[in-house]
Amino acid sequence: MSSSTSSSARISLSRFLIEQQREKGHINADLRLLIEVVARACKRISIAVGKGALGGALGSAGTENVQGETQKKLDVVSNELLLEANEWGGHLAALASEEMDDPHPIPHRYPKGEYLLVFDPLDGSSNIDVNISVGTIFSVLRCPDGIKDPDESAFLQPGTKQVAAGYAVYGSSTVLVLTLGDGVHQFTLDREYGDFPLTQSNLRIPEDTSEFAINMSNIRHWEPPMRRYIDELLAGKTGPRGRDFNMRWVASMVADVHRILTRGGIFIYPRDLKDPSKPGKLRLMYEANPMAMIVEQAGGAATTGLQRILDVQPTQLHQRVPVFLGSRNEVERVTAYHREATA
Ligand code: FBP
Repeated sequence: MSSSTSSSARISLSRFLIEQQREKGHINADLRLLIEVVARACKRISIAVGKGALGGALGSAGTENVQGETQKKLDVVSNELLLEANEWGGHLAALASEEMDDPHPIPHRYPKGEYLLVFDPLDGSSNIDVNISVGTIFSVLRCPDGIKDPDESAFLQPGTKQVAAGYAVYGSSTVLVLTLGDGVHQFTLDREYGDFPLTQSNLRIPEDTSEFAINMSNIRHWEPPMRRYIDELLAGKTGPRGRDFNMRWVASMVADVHRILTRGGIFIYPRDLKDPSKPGKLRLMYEANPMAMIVEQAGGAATTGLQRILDVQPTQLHQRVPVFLGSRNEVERVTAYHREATA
């Protein structure tokens, strides 16, 4: 069971990371500093998002990203804040983002480090202008040995190779959730002190749940195993599941996943036949992989419907995958339905 931390034992993110480095030894100084820099950038993004209309950064930027999506001004601002904060610190060999076609090299005037950072600077774009929670998602990989100028191929490592993953949710409070491969921990931004004290350690996702999250408006485009699973949930106690299920959909992955980390649930963005050329909507490298690492570290499961997300061998930086994640028993059930259908 996760444990909340009392005010007397206030442990800042910096102290938590130093203790992880000193006592557990599975992170080094460079990774510690990298996480601190990402957290500082999230703090600045939280301030920009929190300003709303007062910050003059609502609305469209009038540009498109590599996915062909219209970029919001805050997408661009958040991307810049993460680039500026991370390119000079000396712990990165390169960065990659949802908002940039290609990896961003470290300028020659700065030293390079051993890590690669890939991120979704502002997840939940459709909610930015309507004051619903949005967030930042990030994943940290090692730069392959001997690679001086990493290109896209350096990033194409399966999710099992991640050394850290996290997300920030910019909601009523700003929360940073982090895993270094040894459990999942939650930090809450203290706007007065400007730091992220630890507020929950070792988060656990209940194995069972009665709550599901999916965009139901796509139902006519779903494949049969997906229809079967959702029809059974909707049938509730009158159907084969013999109990009722409730639905939630914020349309910000960070917010839907944070609810699941907090009280359980299953989050699904399946492949659908709306555009058969697309294997899904969500991106493997900076949405599915970091969330899958966090969910698994909290005792949940994460699949593409057919295989464990963390085992997927990436082929492109911006590739999409179907996503099923959350409470273990529900993810295993819907995955079994998909495997049966393809057997
Ligand atoms: P971006 O906003 O970063 O492009 O992320 C995609 C996303 O907004 C997810 O956060 C969310 O889960 C999903 O798309 C919502 O999709 P839909 O608009 O179909 O409900």
